[in-house]
Amino acid sequence: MKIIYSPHHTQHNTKTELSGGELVAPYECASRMDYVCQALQEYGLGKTTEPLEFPRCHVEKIHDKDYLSFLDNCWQQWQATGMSGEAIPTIWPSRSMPSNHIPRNIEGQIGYYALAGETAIAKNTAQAAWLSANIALTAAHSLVQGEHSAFALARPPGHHASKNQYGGYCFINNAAVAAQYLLDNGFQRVALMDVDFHHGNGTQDIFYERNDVFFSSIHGDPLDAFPHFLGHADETGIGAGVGYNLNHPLPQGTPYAIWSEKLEQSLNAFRNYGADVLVVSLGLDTYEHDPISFFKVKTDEYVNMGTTLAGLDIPTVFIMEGGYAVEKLGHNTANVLQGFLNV
Ligand code: 5XA
Ligand code: ZN
Repeated sequence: MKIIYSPHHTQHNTKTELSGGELVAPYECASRMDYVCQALQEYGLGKTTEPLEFPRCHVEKIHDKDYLSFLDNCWQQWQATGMSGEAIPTIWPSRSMPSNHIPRNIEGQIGYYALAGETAIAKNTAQAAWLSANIALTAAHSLVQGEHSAFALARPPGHHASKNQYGGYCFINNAAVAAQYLLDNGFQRVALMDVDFHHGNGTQDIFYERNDVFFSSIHGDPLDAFPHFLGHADETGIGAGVGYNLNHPLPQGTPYAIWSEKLEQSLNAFRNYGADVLVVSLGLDTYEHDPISFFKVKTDEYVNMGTTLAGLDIPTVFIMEGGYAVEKLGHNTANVLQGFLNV
């Protein structure tokens, strides 16, 4: 399996996350990648390859230009106004202020483009987000070149980033960018399986009206879990996209035995759809001891997850998303890949 990685993800090195009413050290931290790299080596899963640099047009097919320009310039503008901390939102265009005017002021712009308040932007956050997208594109490109599987060990993650909003630690939707690249390069029907604990609201938003990407997600019920405002079972797509969005919200304490039934349902839907390529948003925060989630998947069970995904038997690209029990993150990730490869 091709594994694409760059040590330069450390450019995104924010110091603060708004969590539990405090500014804490971010759960989505650079050391996560060290644990994954170490486990990949221990498991003999292969050397990592540096990403290629792709033109920006691949990302511009997924995200609005004004949003990307905001992302590129946010930190500079924030600093120019004399702010001393990291850039975090403090006000939103809420239900009672539904204006479409984009503020000139950077605090207003941050509120306009942020969908959640925990995620800070600092120096080089944008550069790291673009690098992360290039990692996903390089992994997708290897499938176009004939590889059966690839792993984009990308950070920051992407699945909460919508066409024009960031949050939940995500800025550019790497899985969506990869899916679009696959469609632009010979594949016809993408199955996009999001196994992260959190609903992939951004990915759903991006493909909700389309029938060339079938999005499915298994996640904590949004009534109880982030992102709270999307991810219900009755969201099934609109227009041409009707029938190509399949959500499985699950309750607190869900064990792998129940979780995996939903995975089988999604894979069967992908089979009926005639998917010719699979993109997996690979979050490992379904783990029983993850600090911000509430499923009960055990380390050994991730092998089975990989084996089940391999059962679809189509070219597959894994894109790294969440997972915050950092010391176990490497083994949990490697177990999925090992299970996938050993079929
Ligand atoms: O998959 N998404 C995450 O792990 C981020 C959750 C952010 C919660 N504030
Ligand atoms: Zn997550």
